Amino acid sequence: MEENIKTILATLDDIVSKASSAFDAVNDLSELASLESLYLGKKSALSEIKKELSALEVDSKKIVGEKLNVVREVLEQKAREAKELLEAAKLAKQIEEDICDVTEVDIDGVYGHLHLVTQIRQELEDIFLGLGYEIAEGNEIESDWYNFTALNVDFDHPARTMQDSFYLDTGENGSILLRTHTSPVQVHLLERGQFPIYAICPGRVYRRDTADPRHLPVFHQIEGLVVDEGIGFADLRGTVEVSMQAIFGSETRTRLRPGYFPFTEPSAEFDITCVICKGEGCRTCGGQGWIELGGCGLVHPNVLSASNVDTDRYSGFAFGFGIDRLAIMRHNILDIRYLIENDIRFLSQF
Ligand code: FA5
Repeated sequence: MEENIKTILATLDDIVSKASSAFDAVNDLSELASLESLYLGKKSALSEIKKELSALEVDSKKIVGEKLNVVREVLEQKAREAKELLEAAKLAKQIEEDICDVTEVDIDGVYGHLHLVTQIRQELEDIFLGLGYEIAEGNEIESDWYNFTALNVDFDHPARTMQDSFYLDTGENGSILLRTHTSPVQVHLLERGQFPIYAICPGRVYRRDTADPRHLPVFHQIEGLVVDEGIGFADLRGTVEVSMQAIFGSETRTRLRPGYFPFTEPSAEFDITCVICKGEGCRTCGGQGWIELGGCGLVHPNVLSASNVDTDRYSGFAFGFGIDRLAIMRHNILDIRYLIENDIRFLSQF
């Protein structure tokens, strides 16, 4: 072998050894970039040797060319490994730095607390648990069947239109939506086929309502459903009275007015005496002495039949009202939107 070929091969071995140690010892990504340029870049010793290939004999060219390729592959592999290690170390450091100890006590002694709507939801749950009810879980995403059809809501009912409900783009046009009320849970409970049913379901609901002092597009309702033998309107009347007195105070009176809901028959709106004037008449209640809270009625036989309930044996009542509305009434809050603005000056009052 020519002497100068031996020298070139020795130089290449030397490059591998020096570069390997350098890649093994590299400390950060910018240093790695410099090393890549030094050992693999256009002005590197490897590139210089490649340029000299053309001046060599054919046999020598083959020997040096093959060696050059092997050296380049080894160095590129070294660079890749170094990069993976450095990136993993960088990520681990970042995770370490980002750790937030949520149990850390605020040094000023300022603690957060449950939102007013959550507090009232829990109060309601306690009241109904005390009356022997179970708390049912509902789904926020519902099918048209549970939200409307099984609840005896006609196909041309305005609530079914795109203007009133949020439909999901699932490919099945107009069949999957964000529930517009908590009443679909009635259907799930009936389908379960276990009687008697004494259940409430609190949860979020969605409507295409523009936010104003009394409306939110996302708000909370609580649904109540009782199905047992011999349930009548008097049971509904008593339950509304007892539960409203528990939440608003024993001096509170309730009244039912005729109303219409497709899923109850007869249906009623229920009012409580105004929390501000206690029934005397004031600005809050528009001089009426009463404020409207929700809807109720005896479960429509069509709703029971749609879930294969034996209507000769079982009857029931249902009610539903807005928790956010209840919150603003009980605390005389002028605008329901304060509940969602996250202003600590407002929230800390409750
Ligand atoms: C219903 O949603 C019926 N599902 C209630 C029901 C259940 C009736 C069981 C009979 C039997 P309605 O659309 O009226 O009914 O809403 C009930 C309550 O939700 C209202 O009285 C009000 O307190 C509250 N509510 C309605 N829309 C909004 C809104 N955009 N923002 C805040 N609260 C609202």
